[in-house]
Amino acid sequence: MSDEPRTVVVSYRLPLTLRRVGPGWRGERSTGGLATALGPVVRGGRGLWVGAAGDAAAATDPERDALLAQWERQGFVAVDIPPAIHAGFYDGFANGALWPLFHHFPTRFQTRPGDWEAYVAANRRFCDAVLERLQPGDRVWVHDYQLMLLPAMLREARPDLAIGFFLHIPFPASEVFRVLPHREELLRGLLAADLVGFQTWGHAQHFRWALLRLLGIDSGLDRVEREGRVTRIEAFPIGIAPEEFTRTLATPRAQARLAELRARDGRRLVLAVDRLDYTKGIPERLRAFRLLLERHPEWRGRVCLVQVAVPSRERVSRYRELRREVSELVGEINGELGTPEWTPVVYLKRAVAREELVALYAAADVCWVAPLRDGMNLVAKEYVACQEAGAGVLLLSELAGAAAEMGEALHVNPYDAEGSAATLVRALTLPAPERQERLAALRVRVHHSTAHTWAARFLGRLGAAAAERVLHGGPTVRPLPLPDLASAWNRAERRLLLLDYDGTLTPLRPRPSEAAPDADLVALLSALCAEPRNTVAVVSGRPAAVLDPWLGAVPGLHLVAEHGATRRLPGAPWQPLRPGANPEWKAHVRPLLDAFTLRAPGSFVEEKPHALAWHYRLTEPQFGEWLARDLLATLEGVLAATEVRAVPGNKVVEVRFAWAHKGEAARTLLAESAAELALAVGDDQTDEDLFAALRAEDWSVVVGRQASRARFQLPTPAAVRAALQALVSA
Ligand code: ADQ
Repeated sequence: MSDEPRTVVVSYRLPLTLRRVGPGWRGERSTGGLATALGPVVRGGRGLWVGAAGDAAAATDPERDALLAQWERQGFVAVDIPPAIHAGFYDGFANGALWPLFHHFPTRFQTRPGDWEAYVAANRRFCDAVLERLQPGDRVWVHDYQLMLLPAMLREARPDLAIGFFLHIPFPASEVFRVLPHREELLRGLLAADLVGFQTWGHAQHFRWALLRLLGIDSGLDRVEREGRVTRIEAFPIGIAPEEFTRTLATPRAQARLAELRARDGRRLVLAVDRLDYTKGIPERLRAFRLLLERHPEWRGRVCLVQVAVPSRERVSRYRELRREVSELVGEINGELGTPEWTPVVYLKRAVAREELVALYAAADVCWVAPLRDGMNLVAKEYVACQEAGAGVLLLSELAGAAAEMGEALHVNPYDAEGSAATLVRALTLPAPERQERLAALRVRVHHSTAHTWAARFLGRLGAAAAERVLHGGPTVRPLPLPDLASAWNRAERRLLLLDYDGTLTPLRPRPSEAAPDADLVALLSALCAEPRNTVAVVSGRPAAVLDPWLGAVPGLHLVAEHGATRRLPGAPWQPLRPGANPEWKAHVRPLLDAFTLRAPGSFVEEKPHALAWHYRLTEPQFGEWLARDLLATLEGVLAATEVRAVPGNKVVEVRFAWAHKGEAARTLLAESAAELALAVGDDQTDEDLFAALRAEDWSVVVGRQASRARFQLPTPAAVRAALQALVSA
């Protein structure tokens, strides 16, 4: 038996559908990649699958209840969403707002009053259904755009639960995403997961960009760290179960159909298979096909487009309009260009049986996958799997997630009718060796990255992400073991406290002037200083003119300003660390910083006696980072021959004397205080100098989760204050 934890899969639909048949009920099993990939994950008591089941009952119905109870024993838990909520949730917010926006159709986006509330209520129903059945050690895997609030709801109820989320559709560019009402709640909903997966790296980057622009949250390439928690961000391109297709293709029924299709009229067969959805680019493809026949009359009568389209979401009006548009277009093309012997477009407006589908895939000379935007697109992969013996050509929209993986397909821009028509001609005339070569490479990938490997990889990464959270509290640094510190603290006769100010004792504020200490902080520092065994120093990048009025009145407190350029012993005047240092360089650097300020609205220059600082916390984040890098590179050249350096900080570039750093100040204080125990706390790059100056047995604490040379970590300034308070009481 495996010791894998139980997995609770949550998706909008179960892989079983409940149908009302006459007076009774019947369950139908769905096939398809997701059901195949996740079936083994939940079967045999290894997990549960929670989702909506299909037709609702008008009133309590014992027969339906009995069937659902039987399903539950097999691991399938049906969530009933009352029709009043379902309309606003599914047809409304999920498919009327999220679906079009996430596929970059802001003009098709609509929300009605009440839709959002229904979305929240439906997510709550799923949450309750999961919580009711959760066992210790379970992990939860939430699927897709219908359930974006669920990770946060689950996290609130179960802070330690391992939660993964996978988005099957694309994540949009942040400019499009920001159109959405409640966008911040949706982002926070996802961030509560330990792992958020996307189909492509590009979608993951869009998500990171949205976090930055809408929540101001910076993220690393594969992780977000926030309030002491980590969310990993990764791409997991979904695959199919190719053996399902090849097995079906080998059945006598499919082979017979294939033989019939091949025995047709010698015309080339171009195949398109889609759900009838405006994201799939069906009208655009039909127009491109018409253009080809108009421009290249030599192909008339020699090629036939078979469009299979299964109607979906017919309760949403846009979908009914699309259905009409496609029918009209097919009628026009066939009416204008067809002949008694030849129908240019064969339109099958229905779901076709699996045997029919695989036979079509195997018989098609070209499969034309043309979505205007798509998370992945499984049709492209299914076609490749079924071209076992053939040498067909895949024509693939560059706007499908699949394009990122399937580089050997012929890529097309589905909005470009002329380009698409020309590429189709190329596909129809491609020499056999090239076709075989391209297809072989595609086949290797489709067989290598399957639905099974996808699920296994996701769950593996989820396990790792959750274990990291539980065991280490973070990727790099251990949480501060406060009881150990308190007992060491009590044992020591002389103790030195080195405290950074901004981001350590107070949260970072948009404007530096807003970070004045509150009465609690002054009281805390006073209490620490009142203990004769303590030497307490605030070691800050701030100038003396700011620290003095804020903290100068705390009896016994040492102040170090401008990262150590000047300092003040309790009750004494300020003293420069190196008397006589000449700050004339500021006259050359200031105009450069002013020029950068003009380029970045919201940024500003802070002038201190021994330093200059360019702050960009209020600028558009990505732009600010980009300018800061540019500024650092420029200053490196300008300052090369001087004793002045430009140093990156937290949303600030500091220009100061190379020797004026916190490490120098820390060493001086360590020597003077003769402390047996030193504790240093800080949050940004300049505090690393502070940590570096300590002895091996001293206590260094970084605030936040960033990589640091500190030995320990605390999540927030509030946690720092609580820890210091505990030392006062100890
Ligand atoms: P979908 O938007 O449904 O999925 P897609 O990936 O193309 O899109 O899957 C469609 C499935 O339906 C395929 O398995 C196909 O064989 C089947 N199908 C379509 N038309 C059919 C017909 N007429 N008869 C029978 N079968 C038909 C969402 C995202 C995708 C993502 C998947 C999986 O929108 O981008 O690839 O989830 O993550």
